[in-house]
Amino acid sequence: MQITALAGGVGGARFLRGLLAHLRSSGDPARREAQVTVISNTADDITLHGLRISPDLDSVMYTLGGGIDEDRGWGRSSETSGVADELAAYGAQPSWFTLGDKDIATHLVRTRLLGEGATLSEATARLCERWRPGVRLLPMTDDRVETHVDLAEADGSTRRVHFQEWWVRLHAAVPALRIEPVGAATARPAPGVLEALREADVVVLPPSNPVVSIGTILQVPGIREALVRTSAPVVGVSPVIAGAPVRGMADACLAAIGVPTTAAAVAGLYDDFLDGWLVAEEDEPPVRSGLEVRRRPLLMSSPAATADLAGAALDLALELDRKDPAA
Ligand code: FO1
Repeated sequence: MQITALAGGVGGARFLRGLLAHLRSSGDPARREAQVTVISNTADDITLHGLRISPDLDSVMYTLGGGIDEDRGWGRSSETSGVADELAAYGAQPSWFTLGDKDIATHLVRTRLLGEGATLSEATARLCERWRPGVRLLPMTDDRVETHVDLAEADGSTRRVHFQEWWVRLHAAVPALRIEPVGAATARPAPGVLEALREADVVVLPPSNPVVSIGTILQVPGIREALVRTSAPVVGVSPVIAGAPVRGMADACLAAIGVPTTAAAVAGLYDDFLDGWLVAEEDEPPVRSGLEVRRRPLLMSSPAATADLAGAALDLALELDRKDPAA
């Protein structure tokens, strides 16, 4: 069984860890031997202190590879900040994005490889040789795409900042007038991405940010079309529980595109390709013919709960597949 997932950072990585746990402990050999391909958002990427940083790729790689800082969901476990302290002593800017000593090694290896002409896919494959995440981890594109955000200034002008500045320094507390993945329109899907969507038996959308993570992946030309056309059932998990994002600030992102923070509204963003949607019991299910909705607890409160959630998403996908083999 070929499972393909579109994922952002923290929430997506946690869900994928649960999916792998569910698969590897399944009594069904088709699930136990399933191969998982992850298509990751890369528009959160940023160059700081001369290093190219890919937060969503790293969150998936570290989380599935056993090296993640469990509380933060990003960066390395048991981290130290010797280099960051030295950078601060030099007044090296920006200081609002914390780079841990171990994490810096990842950015050094990636930056060197890219500088030697490797693609982001090649650099990611090289880093995964160490972490062995148990999935094929693909960037959505090897081209440069960066999410930039337009902010309203007090004097009525607008200022454009990198997504990370809005997200980390401003905590998305300043309303975003516009969120734009710069470069997406001319980006090409990375090698293997379209095939992974076309040849999947199941496509899963973890509870990642629907605007700046999954929404951005969908803006790479060809990817949304591949999701519409794939014969695989596409099942997603609502990132909204009881009308609020579980982690992160998806509500600030949804507000920026004029979409309410509801499970139904998020499903609407995937309307042209979504076949199944898992919704929390506290939320109203979207009503759309052809969309199969299941209501269940969605909180990834423990590894077991996360594995059960991933199993429920897979169950729904396979149920849909059986119902409509022509799909
Ligand atoms: N998030 C923060 O809130 N503060 C940080 O200082 C920070 C540093 C950081 C370093 C490496 C990395 O891979 C991620 C980091 N993040 C930090 C998280 C990052 O902003 C998010 O993981 C994604 O970009 C949003 O999904």
